[in-house]
Amino acid sequence: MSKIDEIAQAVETGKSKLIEGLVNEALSGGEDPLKILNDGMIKAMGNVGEKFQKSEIFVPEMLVAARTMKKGVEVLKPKLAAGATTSLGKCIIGTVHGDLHDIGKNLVALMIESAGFEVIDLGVDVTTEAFITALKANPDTKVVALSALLTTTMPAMKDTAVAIKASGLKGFKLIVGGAPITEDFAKQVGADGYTTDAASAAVLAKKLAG
Ligand code: B1M
Repeated sequence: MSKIDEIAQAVETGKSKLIEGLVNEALSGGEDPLKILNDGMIKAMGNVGEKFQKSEIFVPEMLVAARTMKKGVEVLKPKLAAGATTSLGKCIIGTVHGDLHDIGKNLVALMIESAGFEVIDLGVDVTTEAFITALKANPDTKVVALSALLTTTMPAMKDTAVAIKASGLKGFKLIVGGAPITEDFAKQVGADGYTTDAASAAVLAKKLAG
């Protein structure tokens, strides 16, 4: 079994004690950090989701897999964020109200930070009011990024996006993303941009802020 397959298996089965060592071994064996992330960890989380959908596993197993992935990402972080500067301005990011998923949002934050933004991460389950308060406190914000992972929290994303646009606050672009979000939905909620993954979110943020 390749090191990347071992990493995927460790994430899928929630072997949080093994993950740090495995990721370090893969890195010292010359594996590309992005390949470890995409082909190892993100792919494994996809399998976890499928198993959950088929009721082969339940929330506790999903949670330990998520914890394992988070530990693995911590090891990768310095490699993924290499060369970060903070000259492009501020980006406020958060997972919308009602939604507790943060692994994807954290990756988007990491990539946006690596692209040169100062990231203000509001966390998960972020209310519309909290986004607007953060924007008022940081009037020099260049990008606001909303993440949602549940179809049931898409309406919260819409409410937040619409309220941000209607707030009268200016000078920033709004981007949205997350597994259930589509380009059509992004247009409907009035976002300035939408992407499917963390790397392209950083490219888009840079383009829109430029
Ligand atoms: Co939940 N969960 N979960 N979950 N969970 C999903 C999302 C689900 C698809 C699983 C499934 O059924 N197959 C399903 C949603 C179904 C739906 O709405 N259609 C689901 C469900 C149902 C639930 C609960 C309702 C389960 C329950 O309680 N019965 C519950 C909801 C809790 C809540 O939020 N209120 C729940 C809970 C949880 C845990 C807490 C156990 C845990 C989250 C832990 C955490 O995040 N700290 C969890 C997990 C781990 C998952 C899966 C398995 C993995 C998510 C993940 O981290 N993926 C997930 C299944 C799946 O995704 N296949 C699932 C890896 C991550 C890197 O990808 O987050 O998609 P992702 O991020 C990507 C892109 O989406 C994009 O870039 C990222 C990286 O490239 N992206 C953006 C994300 N945000 C972006 C923003 C952008 C641009 C791109 O611009 C701003």
